[in-house]
Amino acid sequence: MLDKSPRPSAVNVPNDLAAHWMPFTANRAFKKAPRLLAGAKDMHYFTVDGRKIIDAASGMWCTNAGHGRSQISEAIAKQAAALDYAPPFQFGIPQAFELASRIADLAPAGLDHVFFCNSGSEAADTALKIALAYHQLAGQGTRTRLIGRERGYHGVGFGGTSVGGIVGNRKMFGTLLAGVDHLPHTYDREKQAFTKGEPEYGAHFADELERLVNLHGASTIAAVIVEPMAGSTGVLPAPKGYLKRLREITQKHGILLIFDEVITGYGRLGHAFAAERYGVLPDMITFAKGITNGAAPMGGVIVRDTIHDAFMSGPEHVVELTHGYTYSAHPIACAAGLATLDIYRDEKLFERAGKLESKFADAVMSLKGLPNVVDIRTVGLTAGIDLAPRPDLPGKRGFDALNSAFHDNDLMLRIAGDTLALTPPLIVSEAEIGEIIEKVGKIIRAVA
Ligand code: PXG
Repeated sequence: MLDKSPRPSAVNVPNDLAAHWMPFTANRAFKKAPRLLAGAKDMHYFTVDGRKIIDAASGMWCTNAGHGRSQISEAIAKQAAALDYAPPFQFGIPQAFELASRIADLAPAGLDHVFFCNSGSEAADTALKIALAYHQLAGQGTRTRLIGRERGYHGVGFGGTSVGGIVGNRKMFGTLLAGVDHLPHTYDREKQAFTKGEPEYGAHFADELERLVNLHGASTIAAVIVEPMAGSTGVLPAPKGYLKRLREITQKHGILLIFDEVITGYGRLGHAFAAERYGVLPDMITFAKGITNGAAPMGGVIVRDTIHDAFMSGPEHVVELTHGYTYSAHPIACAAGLATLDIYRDEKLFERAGKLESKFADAVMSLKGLPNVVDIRTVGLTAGIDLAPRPDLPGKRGFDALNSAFHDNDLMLRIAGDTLALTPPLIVSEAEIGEIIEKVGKIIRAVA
């Protein structure tokens, strides 16, 4: 049923919210006090009641170029009119090849091939499957174990859930994949609190991989998957030297290393990919979100030439990798991706994020000392602010902050339990950073 009130409304506001079972949402609380969005432009969302809300979350780590970019929406419209859908198995569209080449150009040398899917979850599962298949082709079919990390997030497929390390995302879903193990997470508040950028302490957490190798045997381990910066769990930047050490150990034991760059890809840490920031060459990089600026669903895996080439043998009429999605390299997503990469290039947004990093970090750190702030972490244009939980109600202070932000302070932020995550579009101005931090300060006081 739609609102039939005589007052003209900018958009149709539903008055029955029951049918839509919302993802990763406290449905009952939402439906009592909905946070409904109707539009967006540049740094702002517009609510259905016409309020302008500053976006400190890039939607959900997606809109690195800001909202409502006409270059992207026009490319989408043009593509939809010219070719709405094309089968991606056994047929192709020029835009998919062009986009793959441009992504490979942005990636570190050696990561030369791109497999498209539609989300970060599919990208993680795709990368894990490629790792397993690669070892089989290489005559090392005993390598079936997958290693993730505590507090890691790799989406919600069974593969990604299995290697993921956020207990709330795992515990409802049974035994998950067999033969999975986890590295420890890299966070130690006592040693790392209030660090700007990569903490000095913690490279040794990578050595735990040696322990897992000793436990299981290198010949049983296919791949390690980690986020260069653990985002969903509440922004945990990699300790200095950690990723390099992980690369050394994986290489030594013939284990593939996958960087999940769904969040860190496309400029978030001041580079096209975090692999570049850390000078580490993984075997695969997964991406999603920022590739289309959020304007169309797309994800993918960038694969080392050696891995890709291992598949290119056998009779030429035979499918080399029995994997893919109906909407892999969808024309609309490809068009959105190409237009998005043009904007990133023309506006030098990755460099912009790098240049703003220290000002952003200083601004967020100014919140130290406010009530309940027990840690602040920053890296690139991202920050996590840990608030002490309310006694006996973990997550409630964070949830109150989300509501205070949206309803009372015209701000959108992300929460992970009692951690507030700030990750604004890379077009954010210094004045807007100031505005965001002022609002976050008010919110922290409001939920004290
Ligand atoms: N890998 C990583 C590192 C992610 O951050 C995914 C995979 C899954 O992507 P899809 O497209 O399947 O959702 C993600 C998603 C948050 C938040 O609030 C983060 C994500 C999703 C939802 C919320 O931090 N990241």
